Amino acid sequence: MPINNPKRQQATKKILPIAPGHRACAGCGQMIAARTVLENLGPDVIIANATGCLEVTTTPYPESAWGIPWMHSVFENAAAIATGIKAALKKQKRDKQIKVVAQGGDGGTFDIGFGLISGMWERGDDVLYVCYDTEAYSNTGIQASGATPWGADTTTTPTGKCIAKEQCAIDGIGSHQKKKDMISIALAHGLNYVAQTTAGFPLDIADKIKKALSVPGPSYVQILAPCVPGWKFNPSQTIKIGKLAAQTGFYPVIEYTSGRLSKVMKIPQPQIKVEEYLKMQGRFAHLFKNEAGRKQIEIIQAIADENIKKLDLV
Ligand SMILES: Cc1ncc(C[n+]2csc(CCOP(=O)(O)OP(=O)(O)O)c2C)c(N)n1
Ligand code: SF4
Ligand SMILES: [Mg+2]
Repeated sequence: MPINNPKRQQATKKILPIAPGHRACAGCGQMIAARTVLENLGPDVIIANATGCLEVTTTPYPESAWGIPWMHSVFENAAAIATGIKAALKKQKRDKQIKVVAQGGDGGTFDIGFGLISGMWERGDDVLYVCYDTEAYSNTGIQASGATPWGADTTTTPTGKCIAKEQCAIDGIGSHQKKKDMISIALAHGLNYVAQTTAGFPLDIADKIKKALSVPGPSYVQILAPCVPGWKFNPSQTIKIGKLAAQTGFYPVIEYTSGRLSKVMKIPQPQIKVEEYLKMQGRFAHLFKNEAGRKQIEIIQAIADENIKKLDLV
């Protein structure tokens, strides 16, 4: 029986934009973020959704958790579909009333869908793009993406085994790549509104979605979405981890309006070290085991410190 079935809607007297009963993991940060986004998009919206956990867990055929016009796309082309929807609405002279949103995971955004997102931004299409950043390809078993941070253990950046001593320093650290800076890439496209936040701050997500919708042309909102099996944490800790990501300066909550840094969420003082964030997650557990790992924590702290300085977070 469809989750958003008419009988249920009649009973609740309310069509939810995204209904409960989907198959996402308990404590999924992406679901917390998506629900907040949906609640703040308001009526008259059409969504194009790249495949990934958000799509797969909400649409097990023949069911759907979506109570609004929502379109499946393949992994890479949510942005192109959104452009098409907008063009069709324009032809019907309904593009001013109906908002178009494209959304996808970090894999669909930072990597495989990036070319089509870049094209949409280049054309200046009036579409809000929302990226739910789980820092990995969660739906297919936690492979590393361009959004995976330094030192994280994923199935394609495994911590490895220390076979020879000289290898331990490198094989034992997880990802050897720094996270791709999608915020700067979006800004380089001249977007009017670009923002980053985390699932730890639903009210901030609400604020950013409303602002993104209020500016003309394309806008981009990226939301860190803690993933329970991918990051290996207790499902009760999603919000705390989402908050710590920002409060340590590692994943700052920021927004840019017309290319300028217009708002930052200041971090608490005394400064919370990244260790507090890392130690809650099994994907970083290997960094606490030996000296080589400790050195990686210093590298991660340096990334946070650089953010704090550059973005004036204190
Ligand atoms: C062209 C293509 N390659 C691979 C896949 C398989 N696939 C489906 S979802 C997914 C991972 C999605 O990762 P992300 O975009 O980060 O979303 P998440 O699941 O983490 O929310 C992959 C690799 C696909 N559907 N299409
Ligand atoms: S694997 Fe991660 S992103 Fe996917 S539903 Fe579970 S918690 Fe959410
Ligand atoms: Mg992901």
